[in-house]
Amino acid sequence: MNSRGGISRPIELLGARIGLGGRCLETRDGPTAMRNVGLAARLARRDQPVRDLGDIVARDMARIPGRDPGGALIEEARRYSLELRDAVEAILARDALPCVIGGDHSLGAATQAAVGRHARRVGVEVPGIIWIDAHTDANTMETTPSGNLHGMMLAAVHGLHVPAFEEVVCGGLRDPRRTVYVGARDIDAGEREIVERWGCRIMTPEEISQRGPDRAIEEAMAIAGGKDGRFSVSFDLDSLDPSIAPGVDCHVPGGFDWRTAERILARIGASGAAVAVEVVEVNPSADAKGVTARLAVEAAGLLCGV
Ligand SMILES: [Mn+2]
Repeated sequence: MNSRGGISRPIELLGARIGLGGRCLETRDGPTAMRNVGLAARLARRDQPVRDLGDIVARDMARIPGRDPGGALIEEARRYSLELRDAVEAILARDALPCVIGGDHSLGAATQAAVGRHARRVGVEVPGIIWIDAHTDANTMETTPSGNLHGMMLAAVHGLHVPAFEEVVCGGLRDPRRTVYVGARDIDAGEREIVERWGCRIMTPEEISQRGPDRAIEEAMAIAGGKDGRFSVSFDLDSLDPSIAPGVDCHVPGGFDWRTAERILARIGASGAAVAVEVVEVNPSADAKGVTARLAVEAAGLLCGV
C-alpha cells in the first residue's frame, strides 16, 4: 500500500509458547490454537510472503502463590524474554513485519523492547505504542496485587524496575507519553497512579463508543505515531467483551463488541504504520468452540494490513 508501512513488508510470524506470566498456564497453547484455525492462510490472503518462524518455548516452572512468583519463574521469564527479543529484533533487521502471537502478555516486554532497540540502532525516531487491552500492565513488584508478570511488563518497558524484565528492556525503553491505551477498564490503584504520572493517554471503551471508533483511533495513531508516524501495536483478546471472546485468562466485562474492534484493527492495519504486531492472551482451555482463536486470527490479519 505504501513504502513506509507494514503492508508492503513481508510478515514474519513468531509464536510465543508462554503462560508463566499469567494466572493460567494454558495461554501457552494460544499460538497452536491460532495456527489450527487458519492463521497462515489468513495472513497469506494478499500476495505478500509470510514466513512462520515457529515457537519460542518457555519451560514449565512452579508458580509460588502470592505477590512474588518466585526466583525460578522470574529467571525463566528473563531467559525467554531475551530469546524472544533477539528473535523479534532479527525480524526488524530484515525489514520484515513481526507478528508475535501468544501466549501471555509478559511476552510484550520482549517485542516492545526489540522495537525500541532496533529504532535506536538504525537511528530513527523510537515508535510509540498502541495498547489494546482491558488492562494497563503497568504494575511493579511493589504495586502488583497478583504477582503476575503479564501485568508488569509495560512498567519495565517504560523504565521502572521489574527484575524479570530488567535485562530485556536494556536499550529498548519506550516513551510513555507516546503510549495510548485503547479499551482499558480494569486498572489497579497502584498502576493508575503510575500511568497518570507518566502521562499516558487512556481511552476507555465508554469514551470510544461515545466518540466513535474512527475518531478515537485516529487520535491514538497521532499520539503514538509522533513525527515519523510509526508505532507498534499490541492486541490483548481481553479487550473484547468476554461474551464474544471467552477464551482469555482475565475476563473483564464491558469490552468491545466485534464491530468496534474490527473497525479499530482495520484502520490501524490500513495505515501501514505499525512496525510490529502482537496478538496475545488466547486461552484455549476457556475456548471450547475456538471462537476466541478465530477472532485472534482475524485480528492478526487486520493489524498486518491483510
Ligand atoms: Mn489484558
